[in-house]
Amino acid sequence: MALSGDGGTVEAAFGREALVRSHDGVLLRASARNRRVQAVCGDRVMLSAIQGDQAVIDSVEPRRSEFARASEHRVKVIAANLTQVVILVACEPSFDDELVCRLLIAAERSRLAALVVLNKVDLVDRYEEARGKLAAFSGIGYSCVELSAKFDASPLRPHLTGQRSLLVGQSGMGKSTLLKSLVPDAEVRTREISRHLDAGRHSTTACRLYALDNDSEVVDSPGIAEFGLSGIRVRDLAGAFPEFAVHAARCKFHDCRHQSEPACAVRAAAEQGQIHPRRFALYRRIAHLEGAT
Ligand SMILES: Nc1nc2c(ncn2[C@@H]2O[C@H](COP(=O)(O)OP(=O)(O)OP(=O)(O)O)[C@@H](O)[C@H]2O)c(=O)[nH]1
Ligand SMILES: [Mg+2]
Ligand SMILES: [Zn+2]
Repeated sequence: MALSGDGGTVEAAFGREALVRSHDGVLLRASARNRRVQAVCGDRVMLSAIQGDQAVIDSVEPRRSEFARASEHRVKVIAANLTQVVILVACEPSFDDELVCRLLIAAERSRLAALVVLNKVDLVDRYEEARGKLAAFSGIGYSCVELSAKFDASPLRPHLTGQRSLLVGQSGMGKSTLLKSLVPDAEVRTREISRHLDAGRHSTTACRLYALDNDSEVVDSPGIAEFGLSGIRVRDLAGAFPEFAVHAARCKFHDCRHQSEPACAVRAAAEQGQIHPRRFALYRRIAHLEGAT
């Protein structure tokens, strides 16, 4: 049994309540000591007052990484201490490529590895259309893995080794299905978590961390429809488009925003098709919508 002064890792957080796996492997139900203690999935925390399976979270250890969305009014940290973001899209229902782009930007900003998974490739009628939409992302160095989570998740397996990966994307893309096929006893463990935190709900309502093996973990997350990047500076936004760099070096102005500046080599590259026109359009659209300066 865990002793007072122990630490652990947050497997799921729900307001001030959390499920924490103590460093010696015991699953504890924990409550934040006060409102200043805000733990999210993936956080390492210090615990005290451990009694049975109950504990108090005293503090959150400094994070090595944060994956967060930001609206005008608040920043919401989705998960902490990740190493990789796995963006799930599917042949059906149709997906939003702007959301994919925003998630990739957030991953770049947090210096996390990122890859895209096209799920439900068994739905052959919708495959070509989905694949066409992804061409804007696969041509620039992001791995793009195709699979049917329902039948065989093995194509993704090698990409997860040694990583703590967040499965993220719109509702219905198949994140939980993928998780269940990667983690055989996930269903049992989900029930365990549900009993503690959000009993009776079926869809994914909070991030949940699962161990795949000794050095790989996967976090399932609730579906998202929007992902704000409020407060992003245009410099950082452009920097999150890795394919711009080689061209940006040749812009007339070193602080070029790649909008209406004269002799912008990034814009020229987009016009000539060296940068995918959809990526350039999304860059300008996101810069405009987020008011990036
Ligand atoms: N045909 C087919 N259907 C799939 C596949 N993977 C998932 N689905 C179906 O897609 C639907 C949504 O799957 P979920 O795994 O719940 O999706 P999710 O991304 O976790 O959704 P949220 O939790 O709402 O964010 C379910 O009906 C699955 O059975 C697949 O590979 N092929
Ligand atoms: Mg789900
Ligand atoms: Zn430029």
